[in-house]
Amino acid sequence: MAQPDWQQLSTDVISLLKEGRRQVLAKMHQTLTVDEKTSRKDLVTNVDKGNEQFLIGGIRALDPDAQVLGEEGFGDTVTSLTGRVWIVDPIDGTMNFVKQRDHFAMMIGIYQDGVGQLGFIYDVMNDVVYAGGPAVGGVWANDRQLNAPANLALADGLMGMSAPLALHDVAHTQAIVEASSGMRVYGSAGIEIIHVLLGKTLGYISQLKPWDIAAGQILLNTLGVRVSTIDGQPLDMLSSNLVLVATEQAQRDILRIEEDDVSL
Ligand code: 2AM
Ligand code: CA
Ligand code: CA
Ligand code: CA
Repeated sequence: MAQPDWQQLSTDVISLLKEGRRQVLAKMHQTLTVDEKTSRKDLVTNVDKGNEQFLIGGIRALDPDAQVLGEEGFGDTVTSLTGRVWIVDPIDGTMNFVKQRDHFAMMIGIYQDGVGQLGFIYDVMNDVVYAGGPAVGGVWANDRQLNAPANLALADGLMGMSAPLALHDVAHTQAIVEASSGMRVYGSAGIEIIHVLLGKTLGYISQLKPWDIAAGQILLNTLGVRVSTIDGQPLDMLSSNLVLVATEQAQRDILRIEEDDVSL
């Protein structure tokens, strides 16, 4: 597939995600197999693994020559962003999935030669797919096209945050929270990004792997929200980044807080 029919591809990916959701819901109330990855706070379940295998199988059928990067390792070993690269997070917010059976997402981002083209974040329990990107010229929440969120200053809105960063005051997160209207912690990068897309929070800061931010970066940029490292640089989509998501104004306010500290 040299140049895909992006609109058709988007429709096909949404169908794939909906079938993935049916399987996840069917398995969700059976006994989960839960394993620790790097620590007791970093979990993976049989549902994460099964859904990644299912989604990657569907992606292979849709786009046989593409590379696929999956969090749980069922894709390819991706070392370059040349060509088309699909980045998959089968369950984002595994801790929420295990403890709450709620507030988790499935995410897929499609990059072409390093440029984000289509992103998908599926809020599974609310059954809302956030889909879009440059390839289709907008972002939709199911059938409703989203407007760009208001370009709020940091002082005028809520800031999403990963708990460990704020608890340990990494990269001045406590000063950033103090300067905002308040902090919110949802425990899933995908759910955090949905709040930013809807203008319910004005940003989000977290240490993230490519699959945590691949889809979100595409959707956010399409609505004019900035995605960078905490010091304002572009993300490296092949490694972990300390990610700053923010409205244009809030990004400027946050970068000023970072720069004002000479100890950085
Ligand atoms: P995951 O559930 O797909 O692993 C939790 O704060 C958010 O950060 C989730 O989106 C989670 O994605 C992500 N995350 C990234 N690295 C993590 C880690 N080492 N442990 C727990 N969550 C992590
Ligand atoms: Ca994980
Ligand atoms: Ca994730
Ligand atoms: Ca995951």
